[in-house]
Amino acid sequence: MKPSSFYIERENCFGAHNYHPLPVVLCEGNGIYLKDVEGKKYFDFLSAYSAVNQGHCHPRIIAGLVNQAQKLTLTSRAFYNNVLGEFEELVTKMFGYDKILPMNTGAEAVETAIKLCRKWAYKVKGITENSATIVVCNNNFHGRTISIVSMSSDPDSYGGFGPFTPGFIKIDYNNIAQLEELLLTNPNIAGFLVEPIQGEAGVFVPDEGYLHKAFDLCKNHNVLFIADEVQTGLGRTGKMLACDHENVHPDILILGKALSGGVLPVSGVLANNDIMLTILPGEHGSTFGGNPLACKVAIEALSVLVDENMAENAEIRGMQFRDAISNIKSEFINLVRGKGLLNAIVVEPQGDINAWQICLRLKEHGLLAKPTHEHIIRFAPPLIINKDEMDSALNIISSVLE
Ligand code: IF1
Repeated sequence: MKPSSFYIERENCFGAHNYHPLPVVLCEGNGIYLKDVEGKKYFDFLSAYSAVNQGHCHPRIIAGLVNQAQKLTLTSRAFYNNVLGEFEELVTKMFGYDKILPMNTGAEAVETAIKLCRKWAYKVKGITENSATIVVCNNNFHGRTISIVSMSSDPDSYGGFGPFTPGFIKIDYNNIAQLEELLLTNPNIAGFLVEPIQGEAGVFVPDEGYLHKAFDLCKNHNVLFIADEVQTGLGRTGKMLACDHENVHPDILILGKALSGGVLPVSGVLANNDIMLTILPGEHGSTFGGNPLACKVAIEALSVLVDENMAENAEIRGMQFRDAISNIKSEFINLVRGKGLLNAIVVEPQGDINAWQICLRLKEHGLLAKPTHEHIIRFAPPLIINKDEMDSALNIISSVLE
């Protein structure tokens, strides 16, 4: 192994500069741990933004990957394959929908949900062609494609990428009155796309009941409730879906990230037939969407989530985390918030010590986390972390913050 600097300089030389990574070069992952090229071991408290809920290189998921990789990896959807249907049946029954449209990245699944919503608006709701409008929330994050950044309120996401896709209206997150006002006055609203907890915005947990009230409003106005659970789903918030905390069953459910346990890109959109069948053969697709390798990995990733009770563990470990953090005496901590193992600390910068500086110190002490903004640090370990491991990680966090 060469020193970290070698790998960092090589990436800077040959790779686009579209990220500003923490200066650590990882080469091994196992469960909740990562190892860098100097052999140093870290707690992973980002989980690749909640794609590695099951822990790094989960043996069952890797076994599924390796086994399938030696048989058949890709056919395209021009033909059937023997694994796609098994995945489709497992995931639709697990979440209670008629069908799934399989894609690869979260953004592709969000784009697919937008297309489904518009098709449904024209073919079922009867909105005038090319007039369908989808309501989104300020400070949303749904991905990086042109249509998705067209919905964004963050100049870092949309700046310099115009012209933008029309057909989106932004309202404040966690604001029922604004949603109701819009649904009462605008006949072209086709859907409401919302993150049950806003991750990138800094782990904003809406008021208790917000999701249910929004869902009821959508129902009353024949508008589709579309939940982006790419980051909050699959056990992360202490339930299988963040919507489960309020018994909300979205009309369209978007999954990604941990759907593959962080092994390869797998995403999907779930809906019932009245919505899903508005897209006819040849009207949407993807070369890799639903490939047998991805499906085998996703079958194992979903199975271990359930078999190892990871959502339940996230609930308990999340309470342990927030209790411990709220008892740390530190002028850096403004507040801690989150649900399950999706948490964030709002940092009170002291002098030139901000969230980034704190993450650098956490790294030196063996824990990897990343700021989502100048003053917010997200903490999201894999959902398999046990009590003692959480205690050890909390000792690092408290010693750095104190
Ligand atoms: C980056 C953020 C998190 C997502 C939700 C869809 C997607 C994401 C709720 C798109 C992706 C990733 C993207 C990645 C970093 C990370 C991220 F900081 F960008 F915003 F998690 F908060 N819906 N989020 O969180 O899924 O196409 O990436 O598979 O772009 O830097 P994707």
